[in-house]
Amino acid sequence: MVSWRIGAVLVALAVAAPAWADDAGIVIAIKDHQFVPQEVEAPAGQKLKLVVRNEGTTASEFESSSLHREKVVKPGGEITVLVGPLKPGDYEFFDDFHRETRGHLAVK
Ligand SMILES: [Cu+2]
Repeated sequence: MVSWRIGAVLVALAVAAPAWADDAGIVIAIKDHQFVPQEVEAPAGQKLKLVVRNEGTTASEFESSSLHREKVVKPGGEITVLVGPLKPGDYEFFDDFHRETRGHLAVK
C-alpha cells in the first residue's frame, strides 16, 4: 500500500517533469525480430524519450552500449527509455536476446 505521503511525492515529481508529460516520444516497435524502424532520427542536445514496444511473442531486451541502457521488454509489452541530451552521432541498439536484431539512433 502506498501512503498518501509517497503519493504526494509522486504527484510532485510528475508535475516537476513536464517535459515528458505531453511528449509521446519516439516509438520503436520490435516485430518479427526486427526493429521498426531500424533507423531512428533524433535531434542533438535534447532529452529524448524512446518508447520500445514488443509486438513479438518472445521477450526482448533493448540494449545499447553507446546509450548505456538495457531493459527487458515482455512480449506485448512496452518500456520507456530516457536518454540524452546526446551529441550528434550514431548510437546503435540491439536486442540482447536476439543479437541479430539491430537498429540505430542517428542523432543530428
Ligand atoms: Cu543485456
